[in-house]
Amino acid sequence: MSHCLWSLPHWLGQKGFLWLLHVVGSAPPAAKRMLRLIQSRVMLPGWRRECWTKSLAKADFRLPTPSYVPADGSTKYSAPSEPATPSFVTNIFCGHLSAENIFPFPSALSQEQEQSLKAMVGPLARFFEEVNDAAANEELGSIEEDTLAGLKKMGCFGLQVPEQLGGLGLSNTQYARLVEVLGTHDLGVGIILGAHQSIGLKGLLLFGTQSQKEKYLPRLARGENYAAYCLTEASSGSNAASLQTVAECSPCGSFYTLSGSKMWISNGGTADIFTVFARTPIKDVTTGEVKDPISAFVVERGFGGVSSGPPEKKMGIRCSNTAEVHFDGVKVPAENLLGGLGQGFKVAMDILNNGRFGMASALAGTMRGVLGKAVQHAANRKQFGSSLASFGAIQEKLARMAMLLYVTEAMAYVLSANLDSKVANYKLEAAISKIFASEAAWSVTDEVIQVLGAMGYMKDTGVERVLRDLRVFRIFEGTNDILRLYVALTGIEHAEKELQGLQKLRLGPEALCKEVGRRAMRKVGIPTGLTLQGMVHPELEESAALVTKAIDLFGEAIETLLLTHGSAVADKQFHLKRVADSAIDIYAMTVTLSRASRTLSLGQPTAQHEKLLCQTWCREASQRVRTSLREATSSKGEESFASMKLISDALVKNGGAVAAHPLGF
Ligand code: MYA
Repeated sequence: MSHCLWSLPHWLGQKGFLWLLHVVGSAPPAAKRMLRLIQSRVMLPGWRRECWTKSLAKADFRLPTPSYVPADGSTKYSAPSEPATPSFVTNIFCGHLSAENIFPFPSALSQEQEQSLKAMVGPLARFFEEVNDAAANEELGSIEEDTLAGLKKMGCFGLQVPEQLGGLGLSNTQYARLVEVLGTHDLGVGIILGAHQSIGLKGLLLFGTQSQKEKYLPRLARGENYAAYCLTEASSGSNAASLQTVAECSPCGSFYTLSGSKMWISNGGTADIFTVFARTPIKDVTTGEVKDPISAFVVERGFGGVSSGPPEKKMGIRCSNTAEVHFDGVKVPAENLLGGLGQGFKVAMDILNNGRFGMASALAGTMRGVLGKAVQHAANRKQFGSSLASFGAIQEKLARMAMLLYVTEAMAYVLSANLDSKVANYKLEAAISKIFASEAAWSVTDEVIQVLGAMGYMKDTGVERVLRDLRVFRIFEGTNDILRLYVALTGIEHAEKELQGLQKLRLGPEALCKEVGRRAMRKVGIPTGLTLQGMVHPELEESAALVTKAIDLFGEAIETLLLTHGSAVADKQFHLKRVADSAIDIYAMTVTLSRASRTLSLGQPTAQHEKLLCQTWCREASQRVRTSLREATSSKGEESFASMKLISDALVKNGGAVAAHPLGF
């Protein structure tokens, strides 16, 4: 029997065998149980079981399991092998585990950088406590003069601009820690500085030529000029590649004529330097065919033909300026092309990818700030003879807030350290951090208001402003819905390529057999041997097992979706949302395990508390993964999705709610 099983791939061809696994996986539980028996005593003799296990242990999809050395702060973990892509999130779509950028909890700060950062954090926090007035800024619709002067003096407009160009030359981790302070005190000011640096001048930092940098960065770093990032247009929001602004090259090739309008541009009314994305028609001299790829340009307001609309009236971040920007026949010198002709979409996406880490740390700062208010209130306010903090309903809220903060901080600093150590592929991790942080901060702040009760609803408490400020973070820099699709589709595309490689027999016979064996085990729910042992602290091994199990389930679900829907899966947004939710939860569990492992290994005073945060988070998150994946791959899920589609179609057809009013009129 066991011999027959090993020969199956050769009889059926690999594609057929994968299909067989898929069919078995979708079979009733009784059939699955029978397959599980293959590895059990009844059908698989002991020696064969041993062979199977040994062969799995040798297979290259397993991480080596370096022995865990409790910490003296030096070598706690050893480095695992090199995966095809370094991205943890991308790899889980194939059911692979590559956690070397997450374990041990990365820090890319040199001692010197740590010292200078410590010297900056305290004064910046004090400045925001003593000088800046967030409520006054909101009322004013801009930053108060003394705050602005102070920010410029501290170098806050050029945090990452190289020192030789007048900036502070900070690393991503240092930047993240400082914007955390902004996030704690004033998100509106954070947006002005963030739109200026995280995206406005980021194109110059990432893609600028030396002369572009020398021309623009010093004045931007001094805060003499604000920068803005101009991508969005009236008919081009989430679908960024559909933009219509045009930049036509002059016959002499020395300048481009830029025309078009951009919408909802942060700093749009106050900036003097713009990173603008526009179509650049190019005629192929041999075929005569005209193409219009997107290119990026650095545009000065002073070029003429640049105008801005009035400041938008917004729900939150009111001290920041948001406005339309119009370009009317602006003559842009050819040397202001940024990143090469036709490279604009890549430039736009890379800027966004690279800026997202700041959002996670800023919002962690916001959460830390408001959480303190809820805790103090819960501890001091008495009702029914006891403090609020003694009631389970409040305890659950506080615990959830603490977990969300803990995970967000872990994500933010894993990501910034990964950027600093030049990890090649971090875009899915960056998108997840943005999604997670913006939703966590919203949920925490909303619950803080709930704990504070009526007091939380009052303006003077200062939390309602934070909630209003936060709302846009789930919308801008890529809506969370679009980013979820982006995460799911990019990951699935990666898995599809691997599956195609398998089907085209790109693997050698031995590797193929192992791969098929792994899939067979995964299909019937036998752990495939993924392990975080040796990387997580021993006290967290149970939680780590939940992560590896979740990765097995996830890899299996992705393959099922691919085999069931083929390339049509790209249009299955009900499914893709659940795939993205699972990826987010798995990444969140993993960074949390890393953070808590480090604290435990260092024996820090908060270690047992962090262990609790981590274990509780992993328990709940792993359950959510199971639920999401079940919905994405089961017929019950399909029924729900079909019903939701019908409900939505009816609403759209009716132009609003369809159900009759309960009173009948
Ligand atoms: S700025 C405006 C934000 N707008 C958006 O984010 C637009 C969202 N849309 C998109 O991102 C794209 O259109 C999507 C792709 C993702 C939907 N990284 O065929 P495709 C490659 C690298 O999938 P589409 C704002 O709000 C892809 O691999 N590459 O494209 C400011 C492919 O390459 P290839 C990527 O279906 C607010 C090619 O592109 C990425 O058209 C102010 C085409 O791909 C990517 N991400 O759409 C905020 N995506 O051809 C202030 C795609 O080689 C900041 N590709 O296979 C504040 C900061 C906070 C700090 C402080 C606060 C206190």
